[in-house]
Order: sequence, then structure tokens, then C-alpha cells
Amino acid sequence: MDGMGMIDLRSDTVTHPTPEMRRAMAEAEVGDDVLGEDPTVKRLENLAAERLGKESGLFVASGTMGNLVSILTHCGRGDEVILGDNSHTFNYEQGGIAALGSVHPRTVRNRPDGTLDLAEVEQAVRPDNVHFPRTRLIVLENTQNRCHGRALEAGYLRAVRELADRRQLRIHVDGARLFNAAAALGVQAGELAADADSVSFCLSKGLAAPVGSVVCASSPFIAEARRMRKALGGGMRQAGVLAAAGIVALSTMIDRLPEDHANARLLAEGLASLEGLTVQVENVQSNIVYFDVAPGGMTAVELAARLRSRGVLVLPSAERTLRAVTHYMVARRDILRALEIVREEMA
Ligand code: TLP
Repeated sequence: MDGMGMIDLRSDTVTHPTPEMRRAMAEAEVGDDVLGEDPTVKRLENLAAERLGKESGLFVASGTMGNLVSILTHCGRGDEVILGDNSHTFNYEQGGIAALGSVHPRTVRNRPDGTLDLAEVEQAVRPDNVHFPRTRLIVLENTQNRCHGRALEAGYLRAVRELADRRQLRIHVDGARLFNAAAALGVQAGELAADADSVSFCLSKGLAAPVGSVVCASSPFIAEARRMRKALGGGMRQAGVLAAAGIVALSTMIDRLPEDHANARLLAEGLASLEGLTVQVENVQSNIVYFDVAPGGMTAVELAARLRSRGVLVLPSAERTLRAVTHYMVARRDILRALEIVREEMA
């Protein structure tokens, strides 16, 4: 529950910084990071890169900026990127890769488990022909937000890597919730980053930092990405005050993610047992729960409004679909309370 007494399940982006983060922010050693002089930003970038087994890291303002900077570093004007039709980059980033980078998006269907079918990806790769754009990059999302927050396994990522190598393509992973994926699969995040050329992950979602994401990749790639970040207006000065919270996020918030996943399961099972709601409980692997209202009854917007009036916030994501996301500000008892309220409103 938050300070206003609301059970806010709209997203894990609503999380507030922890008291330890606020202390670290107040005490952070800072410098001008555009001049390469902020020791706290450097510490965060190194820590993140180390965690993911990459050479270097780059602190960026958001997940959107992490994807944009990465894709624009991989691709030039008119290059094509293959990405899922349910990916965040294709759906929720304003088409920034096209608008700002002249990068051409080519979608391949996301399967319900979040993966792209390898044969379909292979078919989407352009042959060398004067009529076609050049395919440069495959973008994967882990966890896959719109596919129930499903986690992509290391074996699948390896198979995409083989395809990419064979067709001379690069791979970017939008790992906004990469640590949730690792927790869901019981592996280290580095295993899920190993086959990617670049990975971005968010500090400001389940890890509860107030702001920021980190892109991790080889040092030459990060040097180019740093130039791109500056061009996009993302060069930040005494950003150590933000990075300090990110360091606390990495060191204190990862090990507790399984709690959020258990709460999401509890919520999914509870919702599934209610008349008029359907949930694909078997797909709930991480902290995201999608649930559908039956045709004929309330719409998603109507149910969300009713729940809001009772202190429970969820996100309508389609006509009859709602999303609930668990995080550290929602305890098990809040889930039980939310279920009770949904039950009453559905009755
Ligand atoms: N997702 C937000 C909304 O934009 C939908 C949310 O509440 O889930 N990649 C993925 C997979 C994401 O889910 C998000 C944010 C981003 C990138 C962008 O991160 P920000 O919001 O920091 O730009």
C-alpha cells in the first residue's frame, strides 16, 4: 500500500525510492558526467556491466531512451530492425526509432510465450537486393510485457544468436525487467545477457529507483552510444544523485523479486477463481498479470473505475483486458484485500 492508502497495481514504475536510496542520494558524491567526472555514475555503470557480464555500461534517463540509444547506435538511416508485434518498442515508444533515427521497423508476431518464431524471423531477414532495406538488428524483450511478462530462456536466446550470426545481424535485448526474467527462471541475469550485443534494463521499475536505466554492451559500442545519448539531449550533469539510488537498487532490490512473483501468482489464481474473469494463470511467471472481463459485462475501463473508487488501481489495456503489476509496495495482505474488493465489485 502507498502513502495514500491505495493499492497501486498499475505498474511497477509507480514504486517510490526506499529510505536507503534517499539517504544514498543525499550523500552521493557527484561531478559533471558529460565531462566524465561523476564518480557515482561511473560506479553504477561499472556495477551494471559487471552484473550482466558486459564490458561497459551507460546510464540513461529511461527504458525508452535505452532502447532508442541502442537501436540508433546499431542502425543507420533506412536500416531495418526485426521486432515483436507486441514489443514495447513497436507499440509504446512513439515510433521514435523511425521518427528520430529513420530506422524501419519490421514486425514478427510474438507467440503467447513472448518468443518470436525463428523460422518467421529468418523469413523476415532481407536478401541483398537494391529494392530492400538492409536488415541490421533483432530486438527481443525480456520479460515480454504484453505477453504476460513471460521470461525468454537462455536456450532460446542462444538459438536467436545462432540465427543472427548466420545472417550477420546484431541483437538488442529490451531487458526493462531483465532481473524479473532472471528471478522467474532461477538464473543469473548475466546468462540472459550473454547472447545479446546490447541489453538495456530499468532501475526504476521493480528495482524501485526513482529514475533511470542502464545500457550494457562492449566498450566500443558504449562509446558510440554515449555520443548518441548526448545528441538526443540525454547527457546529464550531476547525475550521481540518481545513480546513487540505482546502486542501492542493484544491491538491495534484486533478491526480493521472487516475493513480487509469488504475489502475482496469488493474484492470478484468486482472479481466475472469480466468475466473469479469465486469467491465463500458467503464463504468470513474473510480476505481471493480465486478466479479461467476460463479454456482456463491464468493460475494462468500467471495472478499473469501480476498483479505483475502492482504492485499488489497475490498468485497462484493451476493451476487455486489464493489467495488474506487483512490486515491493504491494504486500501479500494487499493482494488478499484487492482480491476481496474485486470479488465484491464483480458480484
Ligand atoms: N513500460 C511501462 C509502460 O510504458 C507500458 C509499463 O508500465 O509497463 N520496455 C518495456 C518492456 C517496458 O515495459 C517499458 C515501460 C519500457 C521499455 C520503457 O521504459 P520507460 O517508461 O522508463 O521509458
